[in-house]
Amino acid sequence: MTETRGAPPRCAVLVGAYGSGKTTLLEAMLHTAGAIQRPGSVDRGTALGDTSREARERHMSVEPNFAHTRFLDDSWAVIDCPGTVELAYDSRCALMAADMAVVVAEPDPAKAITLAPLFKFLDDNAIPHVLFINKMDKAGASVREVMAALQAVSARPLVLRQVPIRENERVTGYVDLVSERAYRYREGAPSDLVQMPETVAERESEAREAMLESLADLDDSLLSQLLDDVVPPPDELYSRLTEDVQRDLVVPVLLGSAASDNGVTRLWKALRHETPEPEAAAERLGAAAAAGESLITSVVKTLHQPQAGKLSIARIWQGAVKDGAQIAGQRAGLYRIHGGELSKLSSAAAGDLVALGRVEPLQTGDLIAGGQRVAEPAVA
Ligand SMILES: Nc1nc2c(ncn2[C@@H]2O[C@H](COP(=O)(O)OP(=O)(O)OP(=O)(O)O)[C@@H](O)[C@H]2O)c(=O)[nH]1
Ligand SMILES: [Mg+2]
Repeated sequence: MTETRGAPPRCAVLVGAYGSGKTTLLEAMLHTAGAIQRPGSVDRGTALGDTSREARERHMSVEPNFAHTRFLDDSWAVIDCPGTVELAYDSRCALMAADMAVVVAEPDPAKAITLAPLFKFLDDNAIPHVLFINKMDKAGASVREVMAALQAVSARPLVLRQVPIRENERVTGYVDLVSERAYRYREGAPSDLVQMPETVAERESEAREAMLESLADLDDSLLSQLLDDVVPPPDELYSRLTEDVQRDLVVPVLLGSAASDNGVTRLWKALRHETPEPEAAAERLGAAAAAGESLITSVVKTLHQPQAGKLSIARIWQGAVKDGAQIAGQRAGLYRIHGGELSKLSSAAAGDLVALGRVEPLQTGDLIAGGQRVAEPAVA
């Protein structure tokens, strides 16, 4: 995998309740990033993810989907997890190896409760996460009510970063609360910068106040600035937010519609700025910088494919791995898995998400250092 950023690829993991739109969001993210020309649809069976017969027949994800893309000059792996509670283990294993989780929620206060165990897992493990309130194209409920319901199940403060602009009961755009810029959504294309409508001004200043108060709760110097009526410039607010998100102290909330590609560029930009480098996840897994340059990797998921046989999807934390390397005493084939496609890799390095072929002893959750298994699965 070629790099121009000079930094390792990062990994975002899409999680959330069943049917909230994660696989559709993956499609929209790939489209927005320029990796695919037009977004496919889960309903028509043309999405990159959910390619197995079972997924197609049941119209749901039955395994995580893995994808790779660049956004601007960054490399990313994106893992789209199944939402059904029977497969929560898959989400947990993927989240442990994530640099950032994207929790995809429905704009329905009644469904917020289903996210309680997920928020608890993220906070117990200090995994940075953003919340993406999807399906805003059909949102009847007020964002305020959805936020209140979600906050009731999240121990961390949720910080709304955008307020919707509505026209004739439809959401047609948003105002970014840090930059205070207004945008109008376009179907399948980046939003246009527009004048802030007067109808949203009051809601905007109230939501901005709430955002600043949440940040000031974590930062005495910001609190005293606000008490003196000094509001820091956007750059300073962005960097405070980034620091708080990376430490899992706050959860930014973004709005959008995966099906219409709305709010997806904004999501990518949040990921680009706020996602920590892989060292943080490595540390969480006990895979941080061991002495020497030896390979450290962990297994996120185990797949069995008709042609390739057993595939151990693994994130590399240190060192490099070549096709044919000895892992757990066996010769590992090295691949990249992107949707239903498997392609051969000659080598991979720290940050990469790869598929190791036919390493029979490996299990999901294993940590491998210097070619040997050193730890059993961390997730129960
Ligand atoms: N109106 C609307 N529908 C959406 C949106 N995103 C997804 N959907 C629809 O919601 C349904 C579920 O979408 P998926 O992308 O499969 O949801 P998922 O979260 O991946 O589902 P699981 O993986 O099974 O948990 C499909 O019918 C999508 O077309 C959206 O932004 N707006
Ligand atoms: Mg899905």
